[in-house]
Amino acid sequence: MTFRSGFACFVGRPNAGKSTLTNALVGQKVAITSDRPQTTRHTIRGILHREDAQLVIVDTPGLHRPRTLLGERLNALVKDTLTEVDVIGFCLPADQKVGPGDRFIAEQLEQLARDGRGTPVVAVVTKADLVPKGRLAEHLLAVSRLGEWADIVPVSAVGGYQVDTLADVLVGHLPEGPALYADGELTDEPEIVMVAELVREAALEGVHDELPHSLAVVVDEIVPRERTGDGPPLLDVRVNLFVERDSQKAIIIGKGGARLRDVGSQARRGIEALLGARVYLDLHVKVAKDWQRDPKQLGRLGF
Ligand SMILES: Nc1nc2c(ncn2[C@@H]2O[C@H](COP(=O)(O)OP(=O)(O)OP(=O)(O)O)[C@@H](O)[C@H]2O)c(=O)[nH]1
Ligand SMILES: [Mg+2]
Repeated sequence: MTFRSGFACFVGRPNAGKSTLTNALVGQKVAITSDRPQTTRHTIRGILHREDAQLVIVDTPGLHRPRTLLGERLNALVKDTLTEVDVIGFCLPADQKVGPGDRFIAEQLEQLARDGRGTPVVAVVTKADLVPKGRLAEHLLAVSRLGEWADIVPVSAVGGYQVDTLADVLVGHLPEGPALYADGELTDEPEIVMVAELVREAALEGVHDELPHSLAVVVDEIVPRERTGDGPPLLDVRVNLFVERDSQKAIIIGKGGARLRDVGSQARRGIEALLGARVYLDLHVKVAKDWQRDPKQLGRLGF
């Protein structure tokens, strides 16, 4: 049996379902997801282990016309990733017409092809569960007219529809080669980053307008508490949430701190599952004025 291994990356406009699909392929949550745009802010590798192949899926931030320095940096990151993979999965949500955002990405992919990289692009029509069959068919037709695709695959990450088929198609574009990651390794995401991401995911729920973009989360420290008795270990996890304005700080904290407490208890559940320990989660909200446009602050926040 030939064994294949290599890299696929998902690109697509914000909210196209890239991270949800990455998680579905890996079979475990490695990337946070939300219905707010620009949820993903760095590349995340998820690893799919099969008998015949190892597929490393690189989930990327949504590609869009940048409006801030952060946006520019995220786009640059995506473009670098595109040149480093064996196959590209261009995600287009079925419940939205092919629009300028998709054409912008199609142009970037064409540019890449013109630059002489023969990287195959698979058009992945995501969220197929959200539309009736007839509309899905129309959408597939519109997608086929948008560019030159090696394949077009409709999927639903939520319904599990065709996720295996997509894996087969992506694996088909990988070169022969040995496994790149150890058995059972599902992501290269450091735990400390996952912790920050779980807090950001919880904090994104229910916030609107500019706030999702203005929110950055950094873990300050994770300290084990002195153990007394046989109970599971207890960790003190201190996390800073940065927003850009005082008004946003008030929203995140909520009346009498109620919102922040909800965010904390939701995030804590995920963090405890991740770390396999009881967690005392300490959240602090701080203002880092206009950090999205400030090179120095962007650096400090890890961009
Ligand atoms: N019904 C349905 N919803 C989906 C599916 N895939 C993703 N979603 C939803 O679409 C929203 C966006 O999903 P994400 O996976 O975060 O999208 P993304 O492309 O990673 O977004 P960015 O990281 O912001 O670029 C979330 O609310 C998901 O629950 C799907 O197959 N079916
Ligand atoms: Mg994402």
